[in-house]
Amino acid sequence: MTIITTERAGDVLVVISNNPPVNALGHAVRDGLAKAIDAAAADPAIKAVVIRCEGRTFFAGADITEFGKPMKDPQLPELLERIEALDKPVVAAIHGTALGGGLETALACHYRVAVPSAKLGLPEVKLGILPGAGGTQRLPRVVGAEAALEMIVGGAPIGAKKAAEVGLVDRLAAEDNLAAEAIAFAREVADKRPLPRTSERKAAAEPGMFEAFRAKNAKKMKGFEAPEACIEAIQAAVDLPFREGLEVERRLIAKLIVSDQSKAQRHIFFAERAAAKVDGLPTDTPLIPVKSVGVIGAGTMGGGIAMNFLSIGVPVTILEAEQAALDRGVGVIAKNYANNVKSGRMTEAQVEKAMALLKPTLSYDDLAQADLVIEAVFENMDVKKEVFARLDKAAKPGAILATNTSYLDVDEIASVTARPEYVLGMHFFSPANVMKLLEVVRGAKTSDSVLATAMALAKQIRKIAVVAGVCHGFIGNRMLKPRQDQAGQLILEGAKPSDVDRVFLDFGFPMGPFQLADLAGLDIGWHRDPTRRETVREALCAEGRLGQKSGGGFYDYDEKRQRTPSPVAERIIAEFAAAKGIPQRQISDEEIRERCLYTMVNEGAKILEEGKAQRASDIDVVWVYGYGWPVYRGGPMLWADQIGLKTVVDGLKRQADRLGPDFSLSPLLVAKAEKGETFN
Ligand code: T1G
Repeated sequence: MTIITTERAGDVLVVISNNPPVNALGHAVRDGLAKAIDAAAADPAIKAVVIRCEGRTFFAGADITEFGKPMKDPQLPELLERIEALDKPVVAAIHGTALGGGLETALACHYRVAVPSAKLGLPEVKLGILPGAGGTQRLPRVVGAEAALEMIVGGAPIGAKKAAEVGLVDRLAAEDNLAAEAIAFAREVADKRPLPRTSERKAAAEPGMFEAFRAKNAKKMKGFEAPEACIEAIQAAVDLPFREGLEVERRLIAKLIVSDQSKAQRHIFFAERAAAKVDGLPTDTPLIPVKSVGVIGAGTMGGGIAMNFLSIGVPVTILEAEQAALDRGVGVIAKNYANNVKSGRMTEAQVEKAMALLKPTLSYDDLAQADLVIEAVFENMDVKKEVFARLDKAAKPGAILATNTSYLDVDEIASVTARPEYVLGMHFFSPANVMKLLEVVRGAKTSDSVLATAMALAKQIRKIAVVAGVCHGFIGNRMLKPRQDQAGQLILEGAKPSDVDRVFLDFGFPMGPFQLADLAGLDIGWHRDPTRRETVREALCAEGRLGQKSGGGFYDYDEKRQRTPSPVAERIIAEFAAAKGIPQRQISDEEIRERCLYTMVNEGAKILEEGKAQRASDIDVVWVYGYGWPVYRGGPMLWADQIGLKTVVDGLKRQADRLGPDFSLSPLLVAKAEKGETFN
């Protein structure tokens, strides 16, 4: 199939790219564009050029699959200079998402025409790089350095209407008439001179703007390499002539593109998409239509789960056992929606529409028409089995019955129903209306259609779904356990909670395990008997130290919930350790990292050995999107690949006598380490 074709529209040459799925600017596209531009230059009958794309979108960027391989000429920066240098107007006709190299191509054109639904952005920072085809130099010259900083360092696209307001788009075209209107526009400007070349403009900037931007975004940029490089490149666009600025850009991207961070972030980009694919599931597996959903349990999880469906226009019947709990749950949903309006994420009208689709009830009978019912009740097997036994009788034949359990055996839950093939796990992460990750737990008898339907639904509610097998804690929580066990053991041996948390914060996690425990509350699952002190948490709870909510837990908190290490908590922990006869010692950060993070990798290897995850990259997706693993370290399995599996095995062997009697090395991890292999 010819990827780049040309058509004549009178004295306008129309250059068309047809490179599904997203018209990525791979070599064939670049080569075809270069030939078309040369043809336009050589033909005196051509007065103007339009570049447009077939399919879902204008160029969505360089072809990321080419990264890491020798780039064939013409390379994008050179091609774009040839487009800009043409002595005839070149008009970019934009629809879909003009991203990365796509927007850079549009910026090298003399004019840009777009449909209102189009989006324009430079998201390279999300791949750990920066716009490397002149974007850091041209965009500031069009929209000013301040707007360019937001777009390039933030990486979020803007809509075509906003782009027209800031001068990035010259003309908005009708949604269904882009090609014709772009050609008409090209004719309008065919004889207009001088040609507007973005590289010849000046990038406007306010004094002190870069420092202010760094200060405002310090927290978000912490640990990442690419954002700072983006700022440096945009500063060059303000301070230097275009050509010198291009050199700065080239130097910066050359360094970033070979960095571990960029490899990690590109890994997650593809891993997220791979996770949506279920090995062995025929692509034509019939989906079960889901026109209405039931949710059992109107607590934090149930309410958040309901919001996901209400927000995409799917009616939800939410069931509770008592009116007070039901009213409270509906109130929390309304409050969360009100917050969305306050933050501008939703409009009043959207919220009204969503709430109108919510039907609170106390009766299972009202679930009889739901195509999918998701249970989100107390995390106890007996309670869940009772709910599923009732639900199986109340739900219509063919309805999917999903449990939101975080740990429990989905097959055991399915066993109390007459329809195990319609039962699976849909493990949402709190807050369920915000967190992107969804673990889809496939039961032994879950049918292909039910699994495929859950995966398709995940995409509709904008979740990143990962298929997990039935085991205690599935993928994420199963790996969380060794980490929490080691963290809990380390503070009994002499490490302070703040020492352990610091290692996690330095690694790039948003929080350490003890900060997290204080935030969630130490009294979750506490038996409330202060005389029973079998764990450190029980000892802290017994002294009224329930975490942030009580002003103290592992840390002390001021009225602004700012934490400080707590001598009281440290005394309670020391007394607890002394009572158990555990000797105290100095513990290094390296030991904390090895015991907490290497044991997670080891558990991930066991999950793969047992077939409870489809692929190592799925485990990485779970941890990046569900638990705050820093995306620039690519997830636990990629991180292990990058530091070397032998390093992980040697570290675990070094710590062996401290990892407890239940610890065992994963044979898969050991075998791969010995062969010098990687997980990804
Ligand atoms: N290169 C190669 N493949 C890509 C791709 C790209 N840029 N973008 C998407 N794909 C594949 C993707 O892997 C999937 O493949 C399919 O297309 C559909 O994607 C020089 C250096 C455009 C918003 O960062 O954000 O330009 O799984 O499932 O949800 O300065 O794809 O079907 O086999 O995501 O509708 C900058 C990345 C590159 C944009 C569409 N550009 N892409 O979302 O579909 S670096 C980006 C996206 C660059 C220059 C620099 C999204 C999308 P498969 P999808 P979608």
